Amino acid sequence: MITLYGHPISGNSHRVANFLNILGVEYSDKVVDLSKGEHKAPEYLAKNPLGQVPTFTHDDVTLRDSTAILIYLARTFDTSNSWYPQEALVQAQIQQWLSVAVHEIMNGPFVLRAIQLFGMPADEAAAREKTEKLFNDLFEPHLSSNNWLVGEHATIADIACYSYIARVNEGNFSLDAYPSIQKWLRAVEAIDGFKAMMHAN
Ligand SMILES: N[C@@H](CCC(=O)N[C@@H](CS)C(=O)NCC(=O)O)C(=O)O
Repeated sequence: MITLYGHPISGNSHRVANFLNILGVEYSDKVVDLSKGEHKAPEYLAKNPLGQVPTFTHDDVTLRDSTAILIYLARTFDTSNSWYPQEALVQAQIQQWLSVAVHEIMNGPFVLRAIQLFGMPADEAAAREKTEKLFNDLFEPHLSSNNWLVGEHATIADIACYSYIARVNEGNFSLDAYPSIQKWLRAVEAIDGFKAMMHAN
């Protein structure tokens, strides 16, 4: 039995929900109400001492961290072996993007959105600059000559990076200047089983 403890407007939770849907894996969805502090309650902290969403359980396995969960799901349920292929170089290339998902995307697009949605106390100009640098230096050039982040088909790198970039408009950041990023977002949305992330507004 699989349970995803998450929140509908959390991009970290969305990555996992989206991939579960794409893989066609049945799971039960438990909303952790962040506004009520449910993620800091002792029973939740027993599952995830960091007090964050998502947390994932599969029988007696408990995992935190969205990108770690994507690896587990790919290894456990992807019979095509295409979402996280076994070759060392491909795994390293995927890891480069998983790191971007939890660092640069969090420091840029995530922060811009959190400032607008939750009044997160952060430097908006700095987050905007980081987002522009990330898109100008990495995503747009890469995606102008590649359809996917790694190789010739979708991998967990695309799933990990998608959610916060797709909702960067909620951080008052326009993707108009980034046609290749937009084309890639549409390609991810066309994957069989794709689950959209709830709009915050
Ligand atoms: N590295 C973690 C980050 C998870 C994370 O930051 N989750 C946010 C919601 S999107 C959260 O739970 N924030 C509440 C808190 O940190 O107190 C992952 O990828 O799952």
